[in-house]
Amino acid sequence: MSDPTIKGLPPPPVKYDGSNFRIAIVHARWNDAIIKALLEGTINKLKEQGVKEENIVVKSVPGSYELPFATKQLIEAGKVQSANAAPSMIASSTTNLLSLIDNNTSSQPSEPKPSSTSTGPLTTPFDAVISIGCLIKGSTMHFEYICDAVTHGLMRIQLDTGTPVVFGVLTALTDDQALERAGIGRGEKGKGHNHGEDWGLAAVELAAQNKDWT
Ligand code: DLZ
Repeated sequence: MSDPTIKGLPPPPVKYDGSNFRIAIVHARWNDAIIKALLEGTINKLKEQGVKEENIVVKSVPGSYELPFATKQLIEAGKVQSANAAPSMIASSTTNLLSLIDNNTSSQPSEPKPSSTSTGPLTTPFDAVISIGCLIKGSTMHFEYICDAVTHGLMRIQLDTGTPVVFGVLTALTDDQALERAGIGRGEKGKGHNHGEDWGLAAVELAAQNKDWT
């Protein structure tokens, strides 16, 4: 039986159409099996909402601590190009970072690569970014510091850039908590619920609302 304390996102009040949206996903690689399941759930839900494969760009970074920087660079890369601005400090540093991310994504043979989702151009604005990571508490204060830094970093980025950022970071006290929240639980509580699905839904809803509001 699934754990009743693991809650998912109820359906939105209206069905949003994601067919014109461009969504970036940037994910950490720490806790690989959990990340893969979350990524799969996220992509499946995006597609279910009509987002086209070629409009889903997937990038990876080593750990969750890197998520805010990569998220910001992805957002800025799209905006710089769309404004047709002269190359700036941001643009050049973005290019460097993103080519690194590209390389390390392609060196991950086991990473899920839903056909064209990992290779789209970075130089078109994203309607939303989903930042995915999995932090699991150890015996030191490391977990608390990274959770705090990443949470505040991602919030600041969406407020500063005006691009919605979906907080796709599990902050689990145990391996089992993380597995259950990725829908691959192994304990008596069953498989749990894949929160990646909620993040895919949230990204399309936020992208649609942001278009209405701006
Ligand atoms: C170092 C570290 C540790 C101990 N645990 C995790 C974790 O549970 N989840 C995660 O995403 N990343 C972890 N990291 C890596 C840091 O996020 C980061 O990549 C490194 O400190 C390098 O900046």
